[in-house]
Amino acid sequence: MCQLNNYNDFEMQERNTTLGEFIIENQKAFQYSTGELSRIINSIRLAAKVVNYKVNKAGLVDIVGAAGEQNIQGEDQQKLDVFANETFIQTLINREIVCGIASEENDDYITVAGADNSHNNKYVVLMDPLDGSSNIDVNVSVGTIFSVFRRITPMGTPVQMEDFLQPGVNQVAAGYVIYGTSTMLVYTTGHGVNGFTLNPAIGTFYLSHPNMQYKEDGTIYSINEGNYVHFPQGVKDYLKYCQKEEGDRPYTSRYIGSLVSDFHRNMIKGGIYIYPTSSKAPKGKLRLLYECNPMAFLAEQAGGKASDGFKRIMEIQPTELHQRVSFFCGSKNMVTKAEEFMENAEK
Ligand code: P6P
Repeated sequence: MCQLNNYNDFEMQERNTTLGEFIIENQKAFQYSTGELSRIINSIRLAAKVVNYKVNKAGLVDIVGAAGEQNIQGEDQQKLDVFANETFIQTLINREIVCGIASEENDDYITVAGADNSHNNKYVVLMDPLDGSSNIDVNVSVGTIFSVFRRITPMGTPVQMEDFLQPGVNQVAAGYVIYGTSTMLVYTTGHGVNGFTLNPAIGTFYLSHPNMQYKEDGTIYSINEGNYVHFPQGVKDYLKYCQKEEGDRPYTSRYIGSLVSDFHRNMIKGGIYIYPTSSKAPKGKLRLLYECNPMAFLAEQAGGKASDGFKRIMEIQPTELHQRVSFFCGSKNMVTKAEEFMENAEK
């Protein structure tokens, strides 16, 4: 007879590892395990809970809608964008763990001297504090994306632009928070990808998705087909391949318009997300440093793949803080197939 474990949800969660326990248990596996990297993750955990509270109240209090200003991208700043940006920045500064912060919402990076003005903290954090924020007032999931590097300029000196302009292969941690039907923190420190779900009743993240892995193949493609006429020929050819009646095709098109949500679903179900260059966006739309690099790190750690259609995202040498790049990311075989179409169209 099967043993019926009639635990309730809370009791079940009690048996799952909390994020705090996971960090302590894996401390030794963190690169340069001095505990500072753990403190960055803990800082993001706190800020995520604060932003989650506001995001989930957005419909009830006057925090939905544009803040009346524009960010460097020329996008209307939503009030929640501003709140999320300030929350993550302040939490990181208060924890005395970073020497610099770059954000989609800030034109330039922020130098963090530390309480003793020593510039002795060794990490920089780059982030998109609330990606997909145009979805906020229509109640669609949004997310925070973050990327962590060890500084490369001398300790004890103010952080420099080259500390931020590092190729993605140098990341020591990356992840996202998805504020959806449930709020999750998903991150990697280079030892696989793990997902933690927030129990809002007690404000604790529990390990709900250990060792997340992309399927090598999938049947979902995520792209804004409204831009079809502007796409490169290789993308058009790949889309026609996806839509052809053959084998496991036609695939299913699923596009939320929120990178974190589309990425999260594709990592669980198998799929590919594409935001290519186009005649409307000659360099692409997504930003290399705080959207594509962290998602590429996660994808590769989960057995997936991320490129600009031709070369590995994480090997691109950045030249500007807010530079844009074409982005193909997801199940390894799907990204490889899309790259074949891109390559053939170039011949
Ligand atoms: P479009 C949100 O602004 C974002 O950066 C991603 O989260 C999302 O996938 C994409 O842009 C949506 O862009 O042009 O399809 O509306």
